Amino acid sequence: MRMKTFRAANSTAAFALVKADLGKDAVILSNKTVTENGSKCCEVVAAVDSVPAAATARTRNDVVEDALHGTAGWQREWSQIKNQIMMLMRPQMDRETITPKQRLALEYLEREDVDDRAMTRIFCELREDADRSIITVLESMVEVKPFQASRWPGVIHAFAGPGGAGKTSSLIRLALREKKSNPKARICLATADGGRGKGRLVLKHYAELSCLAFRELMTRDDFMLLRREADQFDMILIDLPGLPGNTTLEEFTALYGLSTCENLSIHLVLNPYYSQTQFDRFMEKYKSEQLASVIWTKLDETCTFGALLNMAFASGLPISALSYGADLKNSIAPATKDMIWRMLFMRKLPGGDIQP
Ligand SMILES: Nc1nc2c(ncn2[C@@H]2O[C@H](COP(=O)(O)OP(=O)(O)OP(=O)(O)O)[C@@H](O)[C@H]2O)c(=O)[nH]1
Ligand SMILES: [Mg+2]
Repeated sequence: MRMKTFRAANSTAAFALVKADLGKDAVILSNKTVTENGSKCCEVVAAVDSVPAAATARTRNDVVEDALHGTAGWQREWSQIKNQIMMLMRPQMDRETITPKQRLALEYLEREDVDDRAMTRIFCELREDADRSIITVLESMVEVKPFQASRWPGVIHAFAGPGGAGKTSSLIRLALREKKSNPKARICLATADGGRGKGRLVLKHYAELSCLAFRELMTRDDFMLLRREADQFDMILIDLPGLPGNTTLEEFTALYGLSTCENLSIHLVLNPYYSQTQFDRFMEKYKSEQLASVIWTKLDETCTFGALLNMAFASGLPISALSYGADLKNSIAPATKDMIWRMLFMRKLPGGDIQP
């Protein structure tokens, strides 16, 4: 076994060094905060088996594991198979077998970029019952769980998602909203985005302005400390960084010790205008038992809203909040189904504006 120590500004940066030097099979043995030249940094000790993997005896399970885990080729192939199935299904989806009203609704959803997978399910349900309205079908496909402290029993919430998706701003706006509706709420803002400077400073600024607690999480130690003081807060909101390269959310949460935290919900922040291929990648990158909802942002910059439906159907995750403007005031709302239907069928944003 080869063991090595790495130091960097935070755990994410240290983990990137581990991966670059020891490869993806490296195991993290420890991850702690140390002081170097008077300032705090992260020290990770990692190890890797010194015998090359190919030289060790491989069982059938190893081979299957390899095939199932993270091989881009396998995912691409599966995606192609799904598309082929959809193409085979298309001729079966004879629109003459549903009522004109149902057909109109389907055509509308198609224009909103609802994908073939979701369309097939909707079509099959409508064909079963000529009296079935489109809304009752969608009701069964889309869950909402509004982002309000009272609706989420767990105290700790982390915001994950691609770079620039709106994680930091959604977190701040939801914290301010919560504080406004319940001025006595004890709210803590925490950042694990230390390496990126700007988000961290913005968060600190709003925490100070609004008299909210603020914590920085550079390593697993910092998160353990925060967990120990969790009962002092009604809500702890953690800003996670956009994950670099092929680092997955599960790797990240394991690194920071978040994966063992039972009262943690992770919210995936997304914009509806990513491509289908990107959504498929995000589903892989951010899959986690702790993933609890999707927050949709930049709805005011969006032309079609089908992605909300596609993602709800593909992931089964509820939608918790809808963000529809860059301003801090009146630009985010805890999600309701009514808001989603209005966006889908009337292009009406939660704030009331109509999208062209
Ligand atoms: N128009 C519009 N802009 C938004 C919305 N939400 C966030 N933004 C803007 O998007 C930009 C990026 O937002 P951030 O909150 O910094 O995004 P982030 O995901 O934290 O970004 P990183 O930390 O760099 O990964 C900022 O300029 C925000 O003002 C929204 O709903 N509508
Ligand atoms: Mg940020």
